[in-house]
Amino acid sequence: MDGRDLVRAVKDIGSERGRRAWRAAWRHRRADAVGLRRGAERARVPGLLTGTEPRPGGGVLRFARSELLVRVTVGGAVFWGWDGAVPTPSYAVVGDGPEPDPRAVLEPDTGGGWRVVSERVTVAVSRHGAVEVRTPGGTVLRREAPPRWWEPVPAALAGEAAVGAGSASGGTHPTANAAGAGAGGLGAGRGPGGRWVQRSEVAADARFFGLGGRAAGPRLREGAYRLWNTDPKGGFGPGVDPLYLTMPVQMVVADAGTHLVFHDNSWDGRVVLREGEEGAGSGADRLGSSELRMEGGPLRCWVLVGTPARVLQGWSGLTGAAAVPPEWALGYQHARWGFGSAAEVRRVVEGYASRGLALSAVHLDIDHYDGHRVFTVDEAAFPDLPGLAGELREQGVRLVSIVDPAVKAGDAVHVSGLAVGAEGAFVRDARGEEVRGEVWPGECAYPDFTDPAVREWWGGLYEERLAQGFAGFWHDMNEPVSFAPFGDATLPRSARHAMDGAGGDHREGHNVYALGMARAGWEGLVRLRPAERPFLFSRSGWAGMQRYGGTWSGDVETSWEGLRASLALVLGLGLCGVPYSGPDVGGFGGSPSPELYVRWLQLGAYLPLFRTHSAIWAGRREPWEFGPEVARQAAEVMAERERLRPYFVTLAHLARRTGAPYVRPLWWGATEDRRLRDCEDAFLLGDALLVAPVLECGADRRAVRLPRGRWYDTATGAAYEGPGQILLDAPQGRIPVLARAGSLLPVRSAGGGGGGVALEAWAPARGRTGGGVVIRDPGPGFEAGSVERYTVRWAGDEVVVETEAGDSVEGVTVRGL
Ligand code: MIG
Repeated sequence: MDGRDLVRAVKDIGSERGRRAWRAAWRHRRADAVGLRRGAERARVPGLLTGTEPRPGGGVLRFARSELLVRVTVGGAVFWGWDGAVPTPSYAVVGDGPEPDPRAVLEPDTGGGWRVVSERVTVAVSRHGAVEVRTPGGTVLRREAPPRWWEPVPAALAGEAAVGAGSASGGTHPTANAAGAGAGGLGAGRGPGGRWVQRSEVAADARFFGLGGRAAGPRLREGAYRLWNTDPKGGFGPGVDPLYLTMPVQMVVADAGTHLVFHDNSWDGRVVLREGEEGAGSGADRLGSSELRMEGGPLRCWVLVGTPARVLQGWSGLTGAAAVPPEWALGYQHARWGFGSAAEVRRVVEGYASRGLALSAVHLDIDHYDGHRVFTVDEAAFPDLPGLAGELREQGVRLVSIVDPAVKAGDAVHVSGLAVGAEGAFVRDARGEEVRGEVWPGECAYPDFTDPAVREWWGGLYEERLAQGFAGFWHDMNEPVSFAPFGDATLPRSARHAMDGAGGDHREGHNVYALGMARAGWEGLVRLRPAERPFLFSRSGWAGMQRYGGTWSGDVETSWEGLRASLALVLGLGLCGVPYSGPDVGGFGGSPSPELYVRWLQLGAYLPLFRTHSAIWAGRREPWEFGPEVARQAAEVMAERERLRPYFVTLAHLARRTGAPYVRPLWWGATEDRRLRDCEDAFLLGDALLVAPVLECGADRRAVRLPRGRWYDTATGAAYEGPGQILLDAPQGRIPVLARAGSLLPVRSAGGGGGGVALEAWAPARGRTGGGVVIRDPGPGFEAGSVERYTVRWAGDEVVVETEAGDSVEGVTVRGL
């Protein structure tokens, strides 16, 4: 609890809301006391291998007390599951998952173990149940020790085999499949009810990334990272964990190769990471390790091996292609909690227009609701919202609406939800009573987004938003949040969820709550407006959420540390397959200094979601509020973002097609350069640009580490040769951006010809060729857009740009000559 929280908590005790929040927190505690029995547990390990059985893509290995399914799939993704766990159903994996690779077979390995060899990866299983992932060359990328389970002891045996009963485990979850052997279907896919732990080792030089959005990343240092989507309350800086969007996805980069590992399990868990250390040639390397402890759910795992690009391509094949935001969502957007009135919205929009600053969208927060109730409008403050929307639309400005999941008890939306299915749309506790929580509108009920009928009902509610003229949607508070002066500020862990027919409780449903809400919104919008790609981004989420949209930082604190965390989040999420995100430029809760503000705007201009936003109690975020110098500097970087809009469009489509995020770490194409793995203050924007934002107060120059190859300073045209480190001037008005020699990118054309898109190329180094890909905006619908490929090469003393067919392209601006 920080100072402000404390003040708020004390204030709350005296308020009606405060009293309700206390009551809700007590009710949740009581519900869990009744709904989650603490039983005795006993520990189990697989024991020794007793037999094997071939299956497509691998086989089943039987151990004394468990069994393991290993399957290599077409495309190279490897699956393994213990205790009968199978790939689907899954909230992350699309369809039935990839087909088994018919060429991959289970065969004996040395030491009494078995292995499956495939083109890209070898999986080897020891007699004790350790699983190794090896490169085709035989180098070990990851070694998972045999897992250990703690299972609820059936009541009849409870006297005998119990080992400590300290933790809240077992309980209402049916332990359908305690020993697991061989059962199929739903229960098997979800595994038994107990806790488990698995410890893995990686190379001494390996670095960890991912686990969703982490403030302390993108390189995840030694420490514990919880898997439980959480509103950190009161804003966050780098020390705060977990945040809103967690997922059990790790990207591991080492000399021997890159791999992504995904434990497909939505339960509460904890990852403890420890980076390795090399023994300076003495042979005494300490390996890196990652220990995953889950409170329940299946032990099933996917591993993808290859270059970062390959790995993320595989990941997007497994969990779904990223939604392409509408073109306008790649422009600058302005949000504020507390516009307060339509007149204020008009004033702000006019402020941008009169200064010639491009503005793509304005986001209305909960203050435009009537009494903070979702799917309502405060008609006094916003008397003719469709009219306002139309008026803004004529100026090229869209309206985006916040959407909160919690529904005020007794409100019309609540009443309509009660008619869904046999039991109504809302989450109930173990006794069948609707779970109530305290949120902005007062006492609220929570739609169960793990129920298909509820998703359908909820999706239909967006019709009201569309009728009000909104063009995009901003999902908030969907961890989900229930204000609480003590305990976890979410639903009780015993609350029941449909889990798409499987039935379960909030321990399993919590982390996929926002994913279900995103799906509901997305599918509803597609039904309501089939010809338009929805624009949707969500504070919380889970693996696979890229199918429905993006995310944003949430309440990142207004500080230089917050600025740094903003970049960490975007990079880390991109490596988990969520390519579209960005921070609250300026930070959420405070009043940035002019310097901090302009540095944040400069960073934001090169991130996919470029949006200023702030709390109702925080300072302004309009660029002209910080004095004429900042206004000028802001105008410059905002104009550059506009110029790069077509490049962002290309990157959005590439993200959908290839899984590659727009924003990539410097090691993306150069994993062999170890120093790049530790470099957290710069990033690649697509293939062409290297962006080096200033993240330090008072700095007027900065060191930039370059990957191999030639790089041009886009401001001066000076060329630098990587790998290595350079020092660049970075006065307050300037964010260093370098272009890769030989790259080609689409930019907005000054004259408006060529669909508003012109090409810009950067001279390759002598004797080398380059090139680039362009995908133009195919319009607001779902067309894929066509891929134009260009080469950039020297022809005598000139640099020429050619299409794939070998036709030379005229009118390309060539720079770096
Ligand atoms: O409890 O809707 O992260 O962007 O302005 C705060 C009000 C609720 C949290 C979001 C923030 C938004 C705010 N919301």
